[in-house]
Amino acid sequence: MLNPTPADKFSFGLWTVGWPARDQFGKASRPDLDPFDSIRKLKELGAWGFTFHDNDVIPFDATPAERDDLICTLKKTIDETGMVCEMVTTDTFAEPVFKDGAFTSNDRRVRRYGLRKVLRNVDLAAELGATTFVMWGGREGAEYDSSKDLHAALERYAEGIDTVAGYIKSQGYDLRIGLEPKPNEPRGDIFLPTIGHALAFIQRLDNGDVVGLNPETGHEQMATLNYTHGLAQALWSEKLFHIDLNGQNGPMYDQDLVFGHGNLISAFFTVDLLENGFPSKPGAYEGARHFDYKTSRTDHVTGVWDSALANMRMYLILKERALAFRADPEVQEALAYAGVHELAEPTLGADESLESFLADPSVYEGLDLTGPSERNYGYVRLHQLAVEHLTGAR
Ligand code: GLT
Ligand code: MN
Ligand code: MN
Ligand code: MN
Repeated sequence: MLNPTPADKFSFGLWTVGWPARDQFGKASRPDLDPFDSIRKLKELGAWGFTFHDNDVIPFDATPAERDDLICTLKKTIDETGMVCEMVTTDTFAEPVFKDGAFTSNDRRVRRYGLRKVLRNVDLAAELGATTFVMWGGREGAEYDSSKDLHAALERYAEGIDTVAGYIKSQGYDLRIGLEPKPNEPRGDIFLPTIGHALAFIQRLDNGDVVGLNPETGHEQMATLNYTHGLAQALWSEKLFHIDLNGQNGPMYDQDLVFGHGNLISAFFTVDLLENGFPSKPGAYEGARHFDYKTSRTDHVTGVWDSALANMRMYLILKERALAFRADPEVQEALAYAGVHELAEPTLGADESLESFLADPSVYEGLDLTGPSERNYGYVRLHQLAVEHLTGAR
């Protein structure tokens, strides 16, 4: 049960296990890994798929011939292992040319260059059969409010995303864009900082039908937001196109811990939502369970594979606990007592007009507030049941 298999649909970014642990204060503490070996190793561990940035596989300065060779090796590795390349993304943050962003750089040459880099990667994603194209605009932002015309920045961001989305549609690719919000780091303030900002932004696009979200656990938690609530709103908006699972201990730098190694209770409810759906709308999330974490700098290569496996085991453990939670008759009773199912009932009756609602004295003038005011919702008992399931006490 706790051994991952391809049916679990686990996938990993090649940059996650491949991170040599170079940080702002220190050199790499691990060797560079061969990305093709990483795909084989992830397969051995029970993963189903992988994802990558162009430059995780193809060096930024590769010649066209070198690029072709590497893509050929990648395709062979996919064929040999059966690993699914489910998502592709573009590095528009590492090179100095992108220091002020790609789509929102003040320098028009950079915006045009960045757009070309992204579009050639859209072709590659389609060629490899990926169905999601993630866009994390880590360098789209500012440190100084004086440095940006914020209206123009949003216009240019929308122009860029719309151009990519329009291109996907014109080529007939089976590909959707997943915007990945993050509040800060590496920029002081990143544009589209949260799920909510990104959802509102998508509404303004011409080609927003193929644009949705790729929310990351830690990124929302850095902004003190509830990741599960964010996923829920993205699902409700039919915009949850992809997910980046990892661990974070509240607002601080982006920790990218193993999933469940940060806020564990929150991780439990994330898995509960992904596996069980909403009480009023049951059903499991169908997309990849994708991990975007980093092996801690204190671990060496052995630790890379230990931590990759840990992500999958944490997910499976939490899945087991979340299923047991929902199946427990005492939990069902506590949910009913708490009124959880009551919330799914529309506030106005099906055949009730607004006129009759306004004229109904039992709703307002005649309502005895004692009952609702003194109601014991029993949320603490319900939550205790959840935590007992989570900790294996039940
Ligand atoms: C980078 C970032 C991640 C994004 C990746 C996709 S790159 O590692 O920190 O959160 O998902 O571009
Ligand atoms: Mn992160
Ligand atoms: Mn990250
Ligand atoms: Mn991410």
